Order: sequence, then C-alpha cells, then structure tokens
Amino acid sequence: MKAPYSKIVLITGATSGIGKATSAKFAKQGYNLVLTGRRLSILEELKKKYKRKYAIKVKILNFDIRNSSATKKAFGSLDSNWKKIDILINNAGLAKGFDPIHKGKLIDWETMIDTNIKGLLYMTRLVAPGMVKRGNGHIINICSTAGHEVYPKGNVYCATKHAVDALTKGMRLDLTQYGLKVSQISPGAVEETEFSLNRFDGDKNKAKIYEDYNPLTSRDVARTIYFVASQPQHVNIQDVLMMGRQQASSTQIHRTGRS
Ligand code: NDP
Ligand code: 8X3
Repeated sequence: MKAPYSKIVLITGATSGIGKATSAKFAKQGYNLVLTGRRLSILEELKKKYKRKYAIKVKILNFDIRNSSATKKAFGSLDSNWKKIDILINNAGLAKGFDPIHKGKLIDWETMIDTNIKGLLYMTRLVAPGMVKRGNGHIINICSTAGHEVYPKGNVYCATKHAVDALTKGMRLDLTQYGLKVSQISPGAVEETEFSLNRFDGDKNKAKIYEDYNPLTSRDVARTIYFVASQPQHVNIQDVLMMGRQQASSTQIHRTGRS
C-alpha cells in the first residue's frame, strides 16, 4: 500500500536491528526514506533493495552520530526537498558493558552518553526547526524499559534512556504548540538486533541471552513504531511500554522456553 503522499521518514541507525526492521516496514508502506548509520555497504544494499522492490526514493547518510559536525554536514548534504522530514525516528543507540558502577569503563560510558543522548539531540536540533516552520512533523524517540526502571549493572545505559524519556517529554512540551507530535517507544528485550553483541563487545557466548524465552523481535517494535506514526492527525501516542509475554520487568524474565 502506498503512503497517502510521498512522506519522508528519517531513521537513524537503520543498518541493523530495530532501525533496519523499521526501514523495511515504512518502505513497504510506500514512504520515502533517509537512512543513516556508519556501515555504508549495508545502507547501499538497503537502498538498492527498497528502490527495486517498492519503487520508493531512498537517500543514505553515512556518518557517526556522536560527531556533531559530521551529523550537521550529512544532513546539510540533502537538498531542500529532502530536508522536509515528516517523521524523524531517533533510533541509533547502544549499550556498552554490564559492570557495577565502581568497575565501569569510562570509554563505555562516553560511548553511550555520546550516542544515546548527544546523538539524538544533534539529529533533533537539525530536523526540528524545519518541522516547526512547516507546522507539521512527528519525532519518535526509541527509549527502552531502561528509561522507566533501573536494573543492576545497567547504571549508565539506564541513565541515558532515562534522559531520552526526559527529552521526549521536554520536546513535546516545547513543540506541541507548533503542531508537532513527539512520541516514544520503550521496548524490553528485543532480538534480531546486534544490541547484546555490542553490549558484550562481540562475545557471542555472553550475548546469548534470548535462547530460553521469546523476547520481542525487531519486527514487533517496527510494527509498533509504524502504528504510532500512522494514527490520525489529531492523535498522538505518547509512549508505548512493551515487552515480550515472558518478561514482566527488566529483572523478571521467565525463562521457560521458546515457542
Ligand atoms: P542494533 O545494534 O541492532 O542497532 C543499532 C543501530 O544504531 C545500528 O544501525 C548502528 O549503526 C546505529 N549506531 C550505533 N552507534 C552509532 C553511531 N555512533 N553513529 C551512527 N549510528 C550508530 O541495536 P537495536 O536495534 O537493538 O537498537 C536500536 C535502539 O533500540 C537503541 O537506541 C537501543 O538502545 C534501543 N533498544 C534496544 C533494545 C534491545 O533489547 N535490542 C530494547 C530497548 C531499546 P552502525 O553500526 O552502522 O553505525
Ligand atoms: C534494552 C533493554 O533491558 O537490555 O534497552 O536494557 S535492556
């Protein structure tokens, strides 16, 4: 099904996991896409695939979102029509490390803060002024259950996601008066992502945390993001807190097997 008109969706962190699944969902619905990430070859593959399969237009922006000038330069490379973003999905983010606070690595803390908080802010600062000028736009931040509760050894990751929660609320307070919507999605554990592998620095054994229960899949989250984005103009879903059926909270997962 084609979108009602050629809306443009910018998705940060589209090379993997939730961002990639979300790009597939919006592509299928006929939206034009701006896809970002550091891995150029994956962005190029997605662009080729979506253009062929869905006849949509796709732009790719290849940059590190921790770098404010690289982010500005990448967004600035779009022509004026492509800069008119209808939906910004602030998804790029990660967890690094799983240590108690007295053993945490500074580099992990800096990576999470620079990506999850500062990167989200850089992108928003570039896209939001155009939305305000046009009196229209939707910002969807990817938060987490970790933005609503804190778990042992989650310290800094949880702090960055609490910051995302605060920023979603702050953005909404500032932008509603201009006709913008601001939403967030707060998922529990999600598989079909590189999240766990990144958190444990590529250690495949430590990253095996989904084998004895069914967490959410990246497609579950993508479907929910699309649902939030496709509500009637007068409706804004502010937050969706979602977990797999066997997860009750960050610390309570019933590892009773997979179906
Ligand atoms: P993935 O690791 O699969 O995807 C992360 C994406 O972020 C990749 O596309 C990656 O692209 C991009 N990214 C990371 N760092 C940077 C950077 N410095 N510059 C640009 N892009 C970057 O993880 P998920 O899909 O799971 O994560 C997506 C979001 O969902 C994150 O914000 C995460 O915190 C959140 N989340 C994840 C959950 C989970 O259990 N998986 C649960 C709740 C929330 P590239 O490497 O190409 O740069
Ligand atoms: C990802 C979910 O529980 O690993 O944000 O923090 S969790």
